[in-house]
Amino acid sequence: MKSEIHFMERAIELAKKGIYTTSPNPSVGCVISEGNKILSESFHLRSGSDHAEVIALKKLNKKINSKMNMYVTLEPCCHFGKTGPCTKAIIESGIKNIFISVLDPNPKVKGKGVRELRSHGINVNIGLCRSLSEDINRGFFSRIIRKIPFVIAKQAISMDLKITSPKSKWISSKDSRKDVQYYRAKSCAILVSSKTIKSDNPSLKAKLTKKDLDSKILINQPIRVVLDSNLSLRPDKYKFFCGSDKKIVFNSTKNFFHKEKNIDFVKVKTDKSGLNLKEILKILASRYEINNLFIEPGARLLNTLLSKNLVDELILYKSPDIIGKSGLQSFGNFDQIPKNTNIFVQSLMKLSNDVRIIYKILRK
Ligand code: AOF
Ligand code: ZN
Repeated sequence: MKSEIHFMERAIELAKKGIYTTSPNPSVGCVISEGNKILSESFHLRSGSDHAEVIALKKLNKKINSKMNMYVTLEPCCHFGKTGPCTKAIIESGIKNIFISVLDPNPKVKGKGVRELRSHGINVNIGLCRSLSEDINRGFFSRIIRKIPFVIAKQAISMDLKITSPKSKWISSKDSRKDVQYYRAKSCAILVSSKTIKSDNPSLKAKLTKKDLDSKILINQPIRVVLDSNLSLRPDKYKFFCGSDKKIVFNSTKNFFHKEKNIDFVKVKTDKSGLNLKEILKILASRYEINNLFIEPGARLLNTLLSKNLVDELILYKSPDIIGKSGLQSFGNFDQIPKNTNIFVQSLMKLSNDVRIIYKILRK
């Protein structure tokens, strides 16, 4: 007999299929089983479209009986948002047993979904594979609970800790650069400093094809964000400002909406190290519903972020090259990093001749 964990793990696999498209909504998977068999399965694809549970019920082509179980990775919603409440659909379907991996922190749901199901005589089990389900939606949880996005910072760095080279535009290998595209695609926004825009003129798009994603689904392009304190960037000059996607320019001077280019200029306070980064994170979460923020910082911005303890994960792509004096140095000022910052190595991976190191940084 297949265990309950088996079905929840399948629901988690399904939820993962939504990670490039569901934001600002969480990614949710659902399975309906009877005995050893999966009768229906689904995942949430996009904000505004049916939730996972509703799709699984619509796809089920057998009459519901008391031996059937529903497995869902997030507590079913019980409110009217862009779609109707899943609890209503579940109750009306007649399903009697439901396994929920983790409660929805959304204040409109937050345990109310479970109470409603139980008040209609449904057996509810909570907590199966909880940490896996939390992990898929760590950005959504961060935005709702901490009111700031989950922050990943990445840097490509040489053996001698240089982030630029006089010989090449790139520090890291082609495979490492491809890997970065998946992080970009999973993020709701990508943030850089104006210095990066001036020196590299990046497009900051997620360059992935349908083949790369093994899917026909069009991914969401992340919002592009730049820190440009004194409004030094001319919008007609850089790729960053091209196209109709939303762009945000945080600055210390003005609030303004540039309609033709879809650019929000947002004024924030400054502190000793420049624009107030904590305030920027709060605005990105509250006004723009950014769950996952990907930062591609230079040396200075990374130092500031680390010294203010604003990074959840640091990803370094380390090449074995020795660049020497002419390259720009990263990690200039380690003594600014708070002494009680806890850093763990989460994973190591070889990509061509580079090593990708993911550090988990625990905030105080
Ligand atoms: C579920 N199943 O598959 C998802 C849920 O605007 P709406 O109607 O799409 O509602 C969005 C909220 O619903 C979202 O903030 C989160 O609390 C919950 N997401 N719930 O039962 C799902 N994606
Ligand atoms: Zn729902």
